[in-house]
Amino acid sequence: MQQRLDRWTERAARALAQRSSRRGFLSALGGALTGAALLPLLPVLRGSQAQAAEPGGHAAAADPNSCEYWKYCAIDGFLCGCCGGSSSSCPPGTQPSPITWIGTCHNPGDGRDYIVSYNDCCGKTSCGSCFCNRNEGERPMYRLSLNNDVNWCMANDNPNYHCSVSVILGVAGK
Ligand code: ABN
Repeated sequence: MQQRLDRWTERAARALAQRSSRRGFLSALGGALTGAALLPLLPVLRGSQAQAAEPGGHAAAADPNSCEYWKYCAIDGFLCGCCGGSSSSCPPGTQPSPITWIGTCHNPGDGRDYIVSYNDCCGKTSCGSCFCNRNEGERPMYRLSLNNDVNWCMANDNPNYHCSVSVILGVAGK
């Protein structure tokens, strides 16, 4: 039995050796090693990035004190939530500007687009916290109504700019 097994193994090894060369083996090994080394360079979305790109999967897009918050897509100013107010209400002692810059932002939470009014809160000097400058849809300064880099407190009794809020006016396209 032992001898038969030896003969069978020897024959199989010889047959394999006849069919393959050392050069072929080395080239296959080289190919496999090169492929393994290049694998990380393939354009694969990494786990953490995949989460960031996923609608609603990015925590900052749901945090009203983060500049990434979805409602701030066209804001330019200090976030009132960091200044004693909230994302949509002015801090005590300030008044909302009656004239505003309007933007349209996509809410990844429900997949809808919303019309958002960016009111400045006026009557106190600059808050200085959580500056956020996102300019989706902004146009050059020569069209004032299409540019968000404007102190909308200009028509208030006290034109000092303090911070900006974002107020949802409605669903876009309805
Ligand atoms: N709309 C915010 C703002 C205020 C003052 C100056 C520039 C921008």
